[in-house]
Amino acid sequence: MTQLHDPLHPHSHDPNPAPPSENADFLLSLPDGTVQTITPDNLRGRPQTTLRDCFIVSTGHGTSGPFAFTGVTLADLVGDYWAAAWEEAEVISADGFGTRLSAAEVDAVTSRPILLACAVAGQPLSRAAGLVRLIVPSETDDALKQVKWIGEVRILNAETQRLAEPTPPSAGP
Ligand SMILES: Nc1nc2c(c(=O)[nH]1)N[C@H]1C(S)=C(S)[C@@H](COP(=O)(O)O)O[C@H]1N2
Ligand SMILES: [Mo]
Repeated sequence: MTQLHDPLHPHSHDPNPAPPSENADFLLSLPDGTVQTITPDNLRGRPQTTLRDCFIVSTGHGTSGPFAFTGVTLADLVGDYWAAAWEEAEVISADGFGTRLSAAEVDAVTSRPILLACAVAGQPLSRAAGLVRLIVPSETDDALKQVKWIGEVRILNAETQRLAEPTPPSAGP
């Protein structure tokens, strides 16, 4: 089962309490192959959004919250670097955990947008608490989209998406 090692399919995942590194910088990769390094300070210098009443629903460990997370919307960050159409964002941590989001859900006009959080309850988020942490308010079941310690945000358009797809197994002998 190769899926066990695919960070984008972290099924039956035991939440990891330990950051993969101390450094909270992450990479933003764009469909044209260019890569930006984004630091927490860079995010804190951008317009901030606060989402109240966020919950982390931990499989087998109950629910924590409510939290008020503050950060930059993923839509704003991507929009500052990539003006053309795109299809998907892969948000991946170096501990092998991640999720895939469609451009439609990232760009949806909503009072509860998807956030890259750098603060909670008005205080800087600690590295142990997930800095920089993805908050997907629409997900309220098992926290599989609430990616802690973002290491890379990979933006795919129709062309790069096709290139990223695994080669389908060839038919028959
Ligand atoms: N990078 C990373 N993010 C992650 C996880 C993980 O193991 N690694 N576990 C997820 C799961 S299954 C849960 S329940 C929550 C737990 O968040 P908490 O440690 O802040 O309670 O983080 C989510 N985000
Ligand atoms: Mo979980």
